[in-house]
Amino acid sequence: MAKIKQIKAREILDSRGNPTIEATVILSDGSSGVASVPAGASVGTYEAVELRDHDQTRFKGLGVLKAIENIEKIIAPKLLGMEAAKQQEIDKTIIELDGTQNKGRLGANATLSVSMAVSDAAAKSSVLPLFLYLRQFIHKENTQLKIPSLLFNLINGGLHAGNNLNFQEFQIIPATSKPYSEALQSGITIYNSLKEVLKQNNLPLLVGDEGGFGPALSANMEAFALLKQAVASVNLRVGFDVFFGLDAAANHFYRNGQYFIKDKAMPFSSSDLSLYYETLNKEYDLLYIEDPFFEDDWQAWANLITKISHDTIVAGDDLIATNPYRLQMAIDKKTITGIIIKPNQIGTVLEALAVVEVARAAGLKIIVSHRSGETNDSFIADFAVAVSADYVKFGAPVRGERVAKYNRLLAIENQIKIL
Ligand code: 2PG
Ligand code: MG
Repeated sequence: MAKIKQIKAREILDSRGNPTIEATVILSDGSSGVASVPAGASVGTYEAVELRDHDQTRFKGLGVLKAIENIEKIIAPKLLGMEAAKQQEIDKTIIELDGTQNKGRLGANATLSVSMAVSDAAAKSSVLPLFLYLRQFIHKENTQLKIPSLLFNLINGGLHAGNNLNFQEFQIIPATSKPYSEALQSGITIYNSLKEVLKQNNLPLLVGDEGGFGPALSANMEAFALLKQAVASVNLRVGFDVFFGLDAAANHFYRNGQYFIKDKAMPFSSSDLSLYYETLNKEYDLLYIEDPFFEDDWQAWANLITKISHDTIVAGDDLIATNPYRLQMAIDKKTITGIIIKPNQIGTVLEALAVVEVARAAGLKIIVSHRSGETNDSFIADFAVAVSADYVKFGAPVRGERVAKYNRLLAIENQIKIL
C-alpha cells in the first residue's frame, strides 16, 4: 500500500486569469497525483469558504498564498505517511484539521485540492482510471456505469457575461437516448448554427466565461427564440432530438423580496416570477431549470415544484451548495427534483460523494457541474461518471478548459466500452 511521501502546492491561473491552487501528491511507490480547484463567479452564501489573501497588491486580493501555506504547514504534516488509498481517513483528517462547518479555517480551495490530488495519486498507484477508482466509494445498487447526459450552456448571461442578460445560462440538452459522442456533436452543430443565427441578426459573436455567446438582448426570453432558430436551422427537433434548459441563478437579480429582470419594467414578486417560468415552459418546453429563485425563498421553490416538476427538473445549486444540511432542508420542504453537485462548494471529495448518495436515495436527479472559473483539470468528468450522474454541466463545447472535460468523457466512453 503506497503511503503519502510529499505534498506540494502552487499558485496557478484559472480561465479568468485569477489565481487558484494546484496540489501535487507524491506516494512512496513513485506514483503522483495532481489536481487544481475551480472557482465560481456566482457564489451562493452557503458554499464553503474559498480562502483568498485579500492582499490588494497582488491579483486584486485574489491570491491564494495563505491557502497554500495552510496546505504546506497544516495539512501536509498530518497526511505524510498515511495510506493514499484510505480516502475516508484522509478526508476525515482534513475535515478535523479545519474544524469548522464551512472550511473557514483552511479554505475549501486548500482542502479540496489535496483531497483530489490524493485520489488521483491513489488511482495511479492502483493502476485504475480515476473514474473507476472513485466509483469504489459509492453504493452501486441501481446505478449504471455510463456517460451522463449533457447540458450545454450556449448563451451566457448574468455575472458570466457582464450582466447582458439577467439569467445566467441558456442551455440545450441533446436527447438522453443519444450516445455521448453523438450528443457532443449535436452540441457543436447547434453552437455553430447559433453563431450563424447571431450573425444574421447583426448580433455580436463575443463569448462569456463559459464559452457560450453573450449577446445583449432586450429580454431574457429572446435568448430562447435564438436557440430555437439555431436548432431548427440544422433540422433538429425541439422536444425530440434536443431540449431546452435554464440556470436563472436568481440570487443575482433578487433584491428585498423582488426579482428584477429586463423582460418587464416592474419588478416581479415570487409568484409573478413563477408565472413567468410557467409561460416560458409552455412556450419552450423546458426540461431543466436551475436556481429559479433566491437561495432562501423556500416557499417560491415549493410552489413552482407543484406547477412544473411533472416534466421539468427543478435543480438547486445556490439553494443547496452541495451541503448536506441544506439538502436535507430541501428534501423536507420538497423544493427540488434535481441537485447540482460541485465538490468545491463543500471542500473534500468524499463529502461531495456523500451528498450525491443522499440526493439519489431521495430520488433527485444528479447534475455534476464545473465552475465558471476553470483550469484544464478534468477531475470533474471522472467524478461525474464515478457517481453515475444523470447530467453534467461543463459549459459550451468550446474553449480549452471546457473541452478538457468533454474530451476526457470521450476517453472514458472508450474505456467503458472495453470493460
Ligand atoms: C453555476 C456555475 C457554473 P459559477 O451557477 O451553475 O455554471 O457558475 O461557477 O460562477 O457559480
Ligand atoms: Mg448554477
